[in-house]
Amino acid sequence: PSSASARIPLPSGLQFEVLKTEGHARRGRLTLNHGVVETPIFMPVGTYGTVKGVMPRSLEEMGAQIILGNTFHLWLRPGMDVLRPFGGLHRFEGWHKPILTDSGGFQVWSLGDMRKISEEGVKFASPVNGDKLFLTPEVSMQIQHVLNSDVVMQFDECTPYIMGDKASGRLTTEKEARYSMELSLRWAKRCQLEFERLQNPNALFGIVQGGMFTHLRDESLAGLELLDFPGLAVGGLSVGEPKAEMLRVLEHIGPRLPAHKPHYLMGVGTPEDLVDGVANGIDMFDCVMPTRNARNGHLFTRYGDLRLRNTRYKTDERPLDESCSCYTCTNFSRAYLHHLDRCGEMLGPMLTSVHNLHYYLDLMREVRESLDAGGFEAFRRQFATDRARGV
Ligand code: PRF
Ligand code: ZN
Repeated sequence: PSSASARIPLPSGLQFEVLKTEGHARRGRLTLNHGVVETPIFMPVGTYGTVKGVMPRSLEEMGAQIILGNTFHLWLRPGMDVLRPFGGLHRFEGWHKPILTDSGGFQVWSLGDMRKISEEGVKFASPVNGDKLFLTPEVSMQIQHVLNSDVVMQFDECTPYIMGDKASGRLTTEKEARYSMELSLRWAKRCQLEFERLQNPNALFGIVQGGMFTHLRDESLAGLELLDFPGLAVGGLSVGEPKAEMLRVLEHIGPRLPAHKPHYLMGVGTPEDLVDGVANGIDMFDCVMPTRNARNGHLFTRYGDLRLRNTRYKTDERPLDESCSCYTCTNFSRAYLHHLDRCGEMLGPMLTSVHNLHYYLDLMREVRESLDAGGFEAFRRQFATDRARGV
């Protein structure tokens, strides 16, 4: 095949092969218009067109295969007039492998009182300059078309765990969760129509909502299956619910997702959550946790979590994680990283972000290798033992 033939877009923007299964867990291969992604995979978050503090060449070096971008943020800044001439986000941000963009549904939802949701879409004041803005399923599809994202997410409404004023502590009712889930289904159809009208050559994923109600999750999934998206996501989890609640919903819906399509769990989670996700049929994950926590001195290691600000690390000459092969662990001590944090040096969060991302990416690589070898369950037990050992 010539390089020209490689540029012919894939039908429905992707190809997905399940290579191996163990229980509900799957080892897969996802081919997108900008390259191949081995699953299960973790996707680093690059909200504003950058994975904060990490150069794309470092991301490649640590084995990142696909990263995230955010419709909402990139729409506000730098805006579509800047991005359009670049032919999309890849050339603008210097990352030439696959990109998935979130639709703005969750980011607008996070604005809290600043927004007004209607059937048509979400009205809100720009947090950047106060401009009145209106984000609809159609606008979200238009923005993601300009971004040329390999995976486009539908515009949805993420059902909150606690309704209204957070201090109220009132859990979302079934009626509220149903309304929100049905609205997301109607928006899914509008997204699909607009995506097709634009002749977007990439892949559009639907998002299962329904809050903590498993029968609503089933209805959401049934509605999305009629639309036959090439991939499906589970939204509305890790929104403040107790861990046992998230696991209950995940154990219900994960195994019910269509077997031949990729499954993406949005905005989740801890290393333990990722392994639980894989065990319940999830193929793709994203979360700000490795990068955000790195900036706050919260490090993930094979042997548990490490709080870099603790004075016990002031003179500790060991690497963050003795089993880690990342640039940070190969070259620097806990004492040095503790020092950089103390002094507020910018190299500090850069090095800790590299380690945390490397840890998440390596964890998924180990998961894939265990699935290849038919040893995921054994891996899962060893993972839990190691994480409980302590750093
Ligand atoms: N919807 C969208 N993005 C998301 C979520 C969602 O429900 C979540 C929930 N954890 C994270 N990111 N569109
Ligand atoms: Zn490391």
